[in-house]
Amino acid sequence: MNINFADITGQTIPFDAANDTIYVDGFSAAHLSFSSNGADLTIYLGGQWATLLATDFAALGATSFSFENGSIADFGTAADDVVIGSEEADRLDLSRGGADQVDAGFGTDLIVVGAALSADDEIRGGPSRYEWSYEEDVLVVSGAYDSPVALAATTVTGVEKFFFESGTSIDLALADETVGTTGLGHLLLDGSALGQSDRLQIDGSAVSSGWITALGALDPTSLSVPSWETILMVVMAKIRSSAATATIR
Ligand SMILES: [Ca+2]
Ligand SMILES: [Ca+2]
Repeated sequence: MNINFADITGQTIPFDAANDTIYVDGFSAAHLSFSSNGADLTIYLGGQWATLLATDFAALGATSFSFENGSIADFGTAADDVVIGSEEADRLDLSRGGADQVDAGFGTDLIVVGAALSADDEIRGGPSRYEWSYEEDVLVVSGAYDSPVALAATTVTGVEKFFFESGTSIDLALADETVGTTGLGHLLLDGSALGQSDRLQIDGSAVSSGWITALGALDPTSLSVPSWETILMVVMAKIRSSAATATIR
């Protein structure tokens, strides 16, 4: 059954994940977000919401949403997926695991890896549509990583921002290409949502191209930069490649 999102905003409705498709006009898939309430799932789009009764996030699939502008909401599988985004702002979810290949294409894409980021993923954020435009692709990381993640040259390219959700602990080593392939040669590591018990350790020692900015509450003892700079960097760090590691809480 096709369900028009505009007809169900502010409502709680029955939903059959195997057969129903929610049609959305006026938003892109990258604007989608979700929260689980017991057995139900609430979807959010541009300040509007609808709750799907007895629906598990894990039941959502590639046919769960259809966007008028052609953007794609893909939820992947636990297997090795090959995901091709549209020219619009897609929401491509790889958090179910596997060694996934993603081409997000044009648009400010949201690529959700959750706790499943691994060196054998190949995530390409894609270029901006026009030479003069800047389209910021975002990689969303969450959860506790048991072992360090060292990005290979091909793991993440053309992605301008990593967003670390509350509840994340990760020891992350960047490749030179992680930074050098971004739109402006600049990578933003946004740890501003991290809490006291969370931890983001960044190793940028392999990075010689571009700049990294890290947002969040830095552990000043972990930052190898001159002390006068450290003070400025409690909330924001510009890590030059020669100053390679930082820990954010
Ligand atoms: Ca997968
Ligand atoms: Ca796209």
